[in-house]
Amino acid sequence: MATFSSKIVTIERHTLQQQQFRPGATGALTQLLNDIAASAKIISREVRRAGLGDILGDDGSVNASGDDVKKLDVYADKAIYRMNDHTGRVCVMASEEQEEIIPIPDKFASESAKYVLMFDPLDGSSNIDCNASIGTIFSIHLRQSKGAHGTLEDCLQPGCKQVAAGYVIYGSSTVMVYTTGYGAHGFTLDSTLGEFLLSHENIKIPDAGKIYSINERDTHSWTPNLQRYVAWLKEEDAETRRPRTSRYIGSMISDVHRTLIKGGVFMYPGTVKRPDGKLRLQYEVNPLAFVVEQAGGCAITEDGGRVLDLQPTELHQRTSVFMGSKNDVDECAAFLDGSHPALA
Ligand code: P6P
Repeated sequence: MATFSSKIVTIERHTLQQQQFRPGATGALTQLLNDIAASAKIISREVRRAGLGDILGDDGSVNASGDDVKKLDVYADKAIYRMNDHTGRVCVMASEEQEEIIPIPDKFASESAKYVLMFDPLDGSSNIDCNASIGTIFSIHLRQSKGAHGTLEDCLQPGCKQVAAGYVIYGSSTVMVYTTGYGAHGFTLDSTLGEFLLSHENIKIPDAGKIYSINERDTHSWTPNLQRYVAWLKEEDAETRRPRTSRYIGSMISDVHRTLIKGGVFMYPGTVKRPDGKLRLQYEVNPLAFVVEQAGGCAITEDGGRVLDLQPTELHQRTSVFMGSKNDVDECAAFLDGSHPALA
């Protein structure tokens, strides 16, 4: 007789269990992750009723990235700030929506606050009004500074120093994926309970996929090797899994989540207009690269370097990125550096 073995694990219990892998842990990171999960529930509720609450559309302002700010962007940004500004766990925050680092109010600031929280409160917000999936991305570092307030330098650490990272995708269901360096784990929100329940334990990205994801609008401004790679993907050759399928939602969170689950490669290269690409290193690419690597995948920049090894110099700096299944990223890297046999 089949044994029914799907255990019910809440994200609160899971983060507590993961704490045992961190000797000397005080529980602050566990509580910070649960604070982020709580923020996600608040944001998810608003996203789910966006069409009804007259919350659609622009609020008329422009953010640090130069993007039109949607009302939901502002709502999500404030929800994460208000959840974390008073807990004594976070010494400084940074957000795509705010030009400068976000200090903790003096009355809550403390030198015992251990963590730095950076986030894109609502990635893909240009898709809000057409009901495409959007998401929240977060990155957590240990502070390096002393004193009550965290500093800009605390927010300019390389991705390999992240102690935790993850994202929440507000799609057909709300799913939160996080890692603390011990695998990548996904939780689906049961909104009737208000609980994130374990649904994707220890995610492993397929070693090779059939999907490539890139905005082909920019084909003319890619490097010749990248143009050749994408053209090669479209050729017929069963032995090398070609032609591959093209999928591009235009919401990084959705394109990367699909890549994580189904395999393949997500690419946002440099272009003539933006030589470093469009995506932000500190609170978009680094956290997703951490998750993808923890799931057994890879994340590189156009020069072939590991994303997580980049040393940031500016808070909102951009980077090119090629991330996904190891075989696909290795294949892409061979085209980018000109060594692939198909270029001979
Ligand atoms: P493009 C959404 O605006 C976003 O920041 C990412 O979520 C997404 O991957 C990218 O921009 C899409 O950019 O140039 O293809 O429209």
